[in-house]
Amino acid sequence: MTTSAAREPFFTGTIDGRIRARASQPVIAQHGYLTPQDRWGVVERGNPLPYTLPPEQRLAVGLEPTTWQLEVVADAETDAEVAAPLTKAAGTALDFERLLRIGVDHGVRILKGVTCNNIGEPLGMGVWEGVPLRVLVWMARPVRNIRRVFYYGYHNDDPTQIFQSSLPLGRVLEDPPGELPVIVAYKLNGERISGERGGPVRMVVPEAYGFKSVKWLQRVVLTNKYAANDTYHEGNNDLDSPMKTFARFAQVPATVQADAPLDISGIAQAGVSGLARVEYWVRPAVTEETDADGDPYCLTGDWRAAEIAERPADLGAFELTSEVQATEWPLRYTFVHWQARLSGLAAGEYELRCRSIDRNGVAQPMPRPFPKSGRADIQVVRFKVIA
Ligand SMILES: Nc1nc2c(c(=O)[nH]1)N[C@H]1C(S)=C(S)[C@@H](COP(=O)(O)O)O[C@H]1N2
Ligand SMILES: [Mo]
Repeated sequence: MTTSAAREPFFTGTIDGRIRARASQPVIAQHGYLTPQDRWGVVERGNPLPYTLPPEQRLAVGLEPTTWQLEVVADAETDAEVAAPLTKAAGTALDFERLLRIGVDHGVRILKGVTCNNIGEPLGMGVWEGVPLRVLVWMARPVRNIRRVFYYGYHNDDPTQIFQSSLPLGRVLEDPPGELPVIVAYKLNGERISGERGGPVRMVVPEAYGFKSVKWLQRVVLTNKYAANDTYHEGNNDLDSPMKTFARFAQVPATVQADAPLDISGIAQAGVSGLARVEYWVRPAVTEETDADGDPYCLTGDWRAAEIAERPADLGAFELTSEVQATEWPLRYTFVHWQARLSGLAAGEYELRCRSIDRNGVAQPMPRPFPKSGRADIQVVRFKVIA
């Protein structure tokens, strides 16, 4: 088998450049670099789903920009103290207009992909615009006894439907160098955030799996409780796991002629440890489980480097706020496209795997192979070479 770089780029290098993909493969790979809002994969709770309520009811419950409000209060169940709570009762809650005005001075634009820790296939990627959550926390004038920030989305005022998440206060108030702020977002890809995507206002936690990014955000509670209250504590989910680095296939033809080149492509998620390389490994198909050969992580495979797509030329139009996001490549907490061209395969059935290597030199699914902290298993697909 020999390999060479594909001549035709599979990804046009612009933010809406399209590629072809098999329907069963990552949906986001069928779109360009950014996922149109209505094409995202969805993970949502609610009966009815809040954004499907009739317009007058959406207005009544604050799910339209004209009536949306955000409360920032102290947790009355603890001794947490804030001097200037933002409440609906006192008429001090934040409204959409005011949020946009704060955004004029404090707004940031962050590129971030969303992945559910329980689903291997990423859901979508976009440029999120919003105000750092800490700006709103400071407006409420926190005084003492606050260790965590709890936050809630609208769920029909039904306690059994509530979706909630939380962060340590320190994570909200300070970003380590190169990290991105937690934001209260009001735009996605330059547009208002749709109801389905969590609008009018959604929390976006850059380094976290999807469950930290609460949709239909309406309430922030500053608490002295020290433990997470996330809805996702159910289901054995690891609440403290930052996004992992992994690769997935997008397009692999099911059959190919022996004398024709085989173009494969996919996407990779750059997690907390970044993305250094994407690799693939092709071998004649075997019938037994891979685990059976005592190498569950395929460390002994004949891995070859794939080609990672370059930064889309027109991404600059979004004026990403972070210096790191404006210059580095690939960007952490986002997805990139990759491709490779295989040729010289004899007729037969093959299995093909892909994996990422992070910037610590660690191969997927390590260093954290446990699925409840984010799926990162090595994907395998089969194809046939016919004479
Ligand atoms: N209010 C609310 N926010 C939510 C959820 C939800 O059910 N309700 N699901 C979460 C989960 S588990 C994920 S993975 C992401 C999915 O985001 P998306 O539907 O925009 O792709 O939203 C998160 N935010
Ligand atoms: Mo999720």
